Amino acid sequence: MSQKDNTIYITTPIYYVNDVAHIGHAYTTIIADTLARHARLTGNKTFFLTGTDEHGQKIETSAAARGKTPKEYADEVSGKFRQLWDDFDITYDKFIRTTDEEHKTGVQKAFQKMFDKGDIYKGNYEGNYCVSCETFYTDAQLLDNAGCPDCGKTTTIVKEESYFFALSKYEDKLLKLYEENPSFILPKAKAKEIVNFVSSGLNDLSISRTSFDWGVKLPSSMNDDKHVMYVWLDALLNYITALGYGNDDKNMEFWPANIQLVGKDILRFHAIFWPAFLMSLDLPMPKHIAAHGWWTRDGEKMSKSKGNVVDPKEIADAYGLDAFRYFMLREVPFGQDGDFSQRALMDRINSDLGNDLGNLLNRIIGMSGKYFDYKITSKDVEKFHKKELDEINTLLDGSEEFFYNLQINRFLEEIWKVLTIGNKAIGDYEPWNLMKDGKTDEAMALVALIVNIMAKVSVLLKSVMPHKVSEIESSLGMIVNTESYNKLIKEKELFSETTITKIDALFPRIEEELIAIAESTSTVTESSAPKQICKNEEKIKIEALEDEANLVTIDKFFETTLKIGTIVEAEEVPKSSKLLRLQVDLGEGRNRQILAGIKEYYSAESLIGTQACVVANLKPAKLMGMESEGMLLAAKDENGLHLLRPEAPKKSGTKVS
Ligand code: ME8
Repeated sequence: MSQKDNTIYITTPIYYVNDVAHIGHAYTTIIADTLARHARLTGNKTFFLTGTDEHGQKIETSAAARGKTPKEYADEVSGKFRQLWDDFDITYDKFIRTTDEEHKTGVQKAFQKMFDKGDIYKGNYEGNYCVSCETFYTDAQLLDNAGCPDCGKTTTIVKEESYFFALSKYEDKLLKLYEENPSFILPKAKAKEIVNFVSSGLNDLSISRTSFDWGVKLPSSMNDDKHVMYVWLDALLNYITALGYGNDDKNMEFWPANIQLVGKDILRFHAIFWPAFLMSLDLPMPKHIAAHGWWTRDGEKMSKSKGNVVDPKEIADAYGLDAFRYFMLREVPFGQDGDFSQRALMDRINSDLGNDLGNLLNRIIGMSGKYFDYKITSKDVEKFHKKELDEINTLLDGSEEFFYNLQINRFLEEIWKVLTIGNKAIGDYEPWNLMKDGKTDEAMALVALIVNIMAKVSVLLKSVMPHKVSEIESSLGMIVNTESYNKLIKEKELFSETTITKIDALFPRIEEELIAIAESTSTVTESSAPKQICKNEEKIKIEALEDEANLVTIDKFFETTLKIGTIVEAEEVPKSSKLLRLQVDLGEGRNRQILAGIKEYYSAESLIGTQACVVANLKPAKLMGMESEGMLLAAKDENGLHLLRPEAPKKSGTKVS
């Protein structure tokens, strides 16, 4: 993909409706959305497709297990995917469902065309099938004679009449495709596996099933009602039926696709079957099939059946959608696996987003307000800051190359280098001293340099963090669109003049204690949701500022009830590196459950029978799905953490004052 292409077509895989969306799905969709937004920004006519994959044995079985018809079940889950993407402001141009009538007609037309071409024949299939992966395997591919090599589940033997696609016919053509188009498969390193697989010989592919019903029927001309199409044939064709293939061809101008994003688990289907189907249909090849890695938890692929999924909505609600987008795109190089951790996310928020980006905007607001009543002109920037401008323009120029090669993490790194130049320039030129020395023009040039840096960076960050950049735009008095992209990035122009507007902090800091709590929880919970906590924290900070000496009245202090509690039971919380689950007697006739992040400092056993000072009127909170009804007081320094305890035993529930 490049800014020179006129039409850009970007696709995600269509997601199976047997599962709820997790961050793996969100990852693919967010990358695609970022590419699509950037393609539009740079002036390309763009089509971005996503959707749901609704047929096949897996869905039929999942629906039956819930007492629903496959269609009812598909409607429900497909609706949830779509809702999630809408909540995430994903700018898809079409959300396709494989149960859409036009899709089914298009698939039947394609089947007919392949049949007429002589690429489809009828035979009998006998072999191993994994329902979970909807994939056929040869005996040699199985693990321990029965296990699916991809997901490990037990495969079943399928023995039935079947139509076959003559995949073997396309072996040489596929090898030629890979050879002549070294970036057909991205990252290029992944192409090797595919080339090896194809070179070792391709079997013809069974493309219909008779043992269940939930799929697209064969074209009526085949007069063979008992077959439904193999779900991967049906699913892969969505990329062209979505453009009107086999119907009105309305959007076929977008074919071939520029980038088809897939997870590495489904690269084989997209890099072998899909181009072979397209060759059979006499259609051109997509420019890139780009395979990203997996998001894992503790090194294992996230999946519902493993029970280790992270809900993208919870994360986005807790930390902010744009911070989540930034994190996903920045944290892991495209193609590699990444282990999801809230700590890493919060570090990115505090460091990259809060310190480097948010703080630079704050400094713009502060300096422009204090020195220039918020009115900024760029007239002397060239005169005083030619060197910085050249550096910035070179970095920004080069950054887009990374973007188009899907090295989005590197693209972001280049942008951050530009922010560093801005932050450093303030320290180097000390505008406060320039003002003191009466060098107002120089101070203005410096502030305007920073404003221009922020403006240029915003243009390139718009596709990554569209909502936060909108806030920056309103602060800088600019609009990011194709025109400003051309001026500020392509033509390397500067802003002439603008008026800065004060806005709230873009990324409020998440405090260390919250990071520790979240780190000890396996999934985000209400109590570890920093957005809410941050708001409270901000409130506390503002109240503290209003009270100049930062003092509290005695009444205010005693709004907190402190009591002596006796720890009656203690046990480790499984899967948490920090938490102990305690039952604490506060003299109330029942014990309270308190989750304390002290596992690194105390063994559960050593606590039983001891006392500690407890905050007794803390609003209950959930940690790792368990309620915590209080908090133990502790002090931590370089010698470790110690609980605060009474000097001599006290009755459980004794008030601390
Ligand atoms: O395979 N990390 O659908 P699907 C990163 N319907 N990405 C992940 C992931 C993880 N842990 N888990 C899933 C299908 N994904 C077929 C596709 S296309 C014609 C048919 C992402 O619901 C990744 O993109 O199992 C993966 O390829 C896609 O979700 C598969 O989703």
